[in-house]
Parts: sequence; C-alpha cells; structure tokens
Amino acid sequence: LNIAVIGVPSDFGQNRRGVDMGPSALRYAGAIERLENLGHHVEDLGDLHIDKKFHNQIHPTLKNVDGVVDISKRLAGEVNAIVKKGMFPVVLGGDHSIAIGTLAGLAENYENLGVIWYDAHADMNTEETSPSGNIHGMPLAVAMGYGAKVLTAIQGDFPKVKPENVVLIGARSIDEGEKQFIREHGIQVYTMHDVDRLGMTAVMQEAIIHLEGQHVDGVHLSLDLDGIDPLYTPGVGTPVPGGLSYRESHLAMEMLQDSNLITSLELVEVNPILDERNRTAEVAVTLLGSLMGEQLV
Ligand code: DIR
Ligand code: MN
Ligand code: MN
Ligand code: MN
Repeated sequence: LNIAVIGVPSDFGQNRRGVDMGPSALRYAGAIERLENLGHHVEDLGDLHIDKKFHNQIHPTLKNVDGVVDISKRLAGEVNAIVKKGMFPVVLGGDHSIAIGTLAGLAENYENLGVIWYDAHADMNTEETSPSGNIHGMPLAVAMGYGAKVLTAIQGDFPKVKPENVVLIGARSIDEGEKQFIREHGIQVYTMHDVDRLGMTAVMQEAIIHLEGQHVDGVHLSLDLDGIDPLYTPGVGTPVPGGLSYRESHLAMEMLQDSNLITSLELVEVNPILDERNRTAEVAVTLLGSLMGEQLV
C-alpha cells in the first residue's frame, strides 16, 4: 500500500494535557518503520500545527471549540488530499475529537462509508447530552450530523456517515443520552458483555458481515486506545477497567486485515504523560502492524 501518515497533536477535545504528545510517542514506538517493514511505501507528512491561541477558551458545553474547529478543518483538507492521491491515510492523535476532521475529509471520497469505532466509549454525545462538555465524547454524533452546527458543518453541512454503517466494539462506558441515541438510530454496538458472551471471533465476523451487507465502499477504523484494558494501555485520559485484551485486540486487527475492508485508520488518545515507559504507544504500534498485514509476513 501507499500510506500517508499525519500527526495531529491536539488535546483540545478533553482536559488531560499530554495527549498532544501522542504523535511523537507513536513515532518513537516505531509506527513508520513497522509499516515500512511490511513492504508498504510510507510518506510521513509530519504533524499539523496547533495554534496555541485557541487554548483556555471558556465554553462550558463545548470546551475549546474554536481549537477543535480550526484543527478539524485543516485535518479534513489533508485527509481528503491523501485519499485523492490514492493513498491510505493513517492519522496519529491527539484526542478523539480529531475524528471530526478525519471523517469530514473522508466523506467526499465515499458515498457509503463504514466506520468501526473501537472504544470504551460511544463518543455520541451532543452539546445537550454531554456530561463533560469535552468534544472527544462527541465526534461520532457529529459525523452522523448531530450536535453543534460549527462542528457538523465542517467540509459541508451534511452527515458524513450513516448510523447504519457504524459499528462500536468494546463499549463499556456509555452515557444516558448516548444510550438513547443508540436505541433511536439502531446502531450496531458490541459491548464488553457481547465480547465476553460471543467471543471476539464471532463479534468481528458479525461486524464484518454487517458492513458488507450495507455495501460500504470503504471502512474507517477509529481506534481509541482506551478500548483496550488499561492493564495493557494505561496511558489514556479516561481509562475504563474491564476492557478488550491484548490478544482479543490483535485478533480483531488480523480479522480486519483478512476482510480487506479497511481503507483508513486513526490511532487516538495515547497520552505519554499518563503512560508507563511508552507502553501504550508500543501496543498501538503492534496493533497497527497486525491491522496492516503482519500475520502474513
Ligand atoms: C464521556 C467520556 N462519555 C464524555 N468520553 C470519552 O465526556 O462524553 N471518550 N472519554 O473517549
Ligand atoms: Mn473515543
Ligand atoms: Mn474512549
Ligand atoms: Mn480521553
């Protein structure tokens, strides 16, 4: 594959500083070399510039919204250009609010994009339902066209993803408003309960069959490292115990590789300040390896 890597050192979407160092941590853990060793051609586009003037904005229900909007617009432009060049985008976060920009950038290249959201959280809050005002809890709602207009209108005022094309895996901390959203829109959710009961093999088979049945023309994998149990990935801002194991996560990545469905990826929420000797970025990079074909080598 021709892969373009872009770092987005943004921490605007939540209140634990340090997640802006995620792209460096992922690069130091060998993300680029891992991809090259698999035979991929990799172009590292470096990191987007973060404008510090956007920090410390007072807005209790949409914290740092001007910063999120600024970075989302520029990231959307970059991702759009990457796909138009026929390259596979790998976005290194940054907190999960960057998915607003990634999905906006993908949108005009796909008529029926699928999304796999690997996360402890549903990230489907809106300004009205969010208990925190943190935009990293909102990107999936925004991508489906719900929430503040300044966010949903990025790259055009239309929904970037259809609810029926979204699959959540690993969810175990879902807010009341999000539960209602999931019920209303019939979103396919595999909670930890489902993974425990069915096993990861069946969960991924079902997820893949669901997306194929929707006739998606691409699938974006949004991988929040807090989806994995904090035993393995402690360097995240909002750890939730009882998560997906290291083995389950590798299996999931390998099954996605076999499915040939994935057309873009982002790795988010790696926070080196909260980590232990860069373990979380290292796990993220091994998962990147499995997703991009390591088992076959
Ligand atoms: C919570 C936490 N649902 C919120 N969300 C997180 O603030 O909306 N997402 N941590 O990754
Ligand atoms: Mn998330
Ligand atoms: Mn999360
Ligand atoms: Mn977080």
